[in-house]
Amino acid sequence: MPYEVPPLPYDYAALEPYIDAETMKLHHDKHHQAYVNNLNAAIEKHPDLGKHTAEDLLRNLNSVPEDIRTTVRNNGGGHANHTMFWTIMQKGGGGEPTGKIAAQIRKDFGDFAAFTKQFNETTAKQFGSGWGWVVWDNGKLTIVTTANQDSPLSQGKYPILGNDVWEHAYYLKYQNRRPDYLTAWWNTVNWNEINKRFEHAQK
Ligand code: MN3
Repeated sequence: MPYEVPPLPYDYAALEPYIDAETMKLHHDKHHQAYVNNLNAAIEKHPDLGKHTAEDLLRNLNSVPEDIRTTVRNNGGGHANHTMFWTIMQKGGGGEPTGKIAAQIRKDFGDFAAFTKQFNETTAKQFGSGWGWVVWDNGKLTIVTTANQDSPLSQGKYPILGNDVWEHAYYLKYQNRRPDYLTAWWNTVNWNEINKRFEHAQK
């Protein structure tokens, strides 16, 4: 099988109390696995595509054969988005940003509080399932949302960080209180990893 769910880089309870262990277990072991299973099943029809990363498929969705394009968009997106998501969180994460991303946030948003406020407000308003993103777009950090599992990569934008606002990401602990989840989530972020993504985006 060309695509696999990467192991979580910490245990299920590592992000407590902000994200509960049960949510992490279902989210990683069931939801992410389902995207990978669906992606692998689609690629069986065009095995040559399996040599590409999910990110590359999403960057070039129009080159993906039409009979599997929607499946790749949804499930390749689900795979790439979640693979990023696990790595940009850590036990004992959060706090003020560090490194080069801290300077870029000050440049583009003024300060960290203004940045998180804009991210949380924008992402809270995403109707239905989707993601909130900070993307690198034309030399600037920009906050956007996408529906479903759509990746900013398909719009030529590199995702520096993203938060999952499908109900499966937060409903067990936060029920309908998406804004509370969004606020709490910043206590999990891994600024070292986000800085690595920022460096990669600039290449
Ligand atoms: Mn999810």
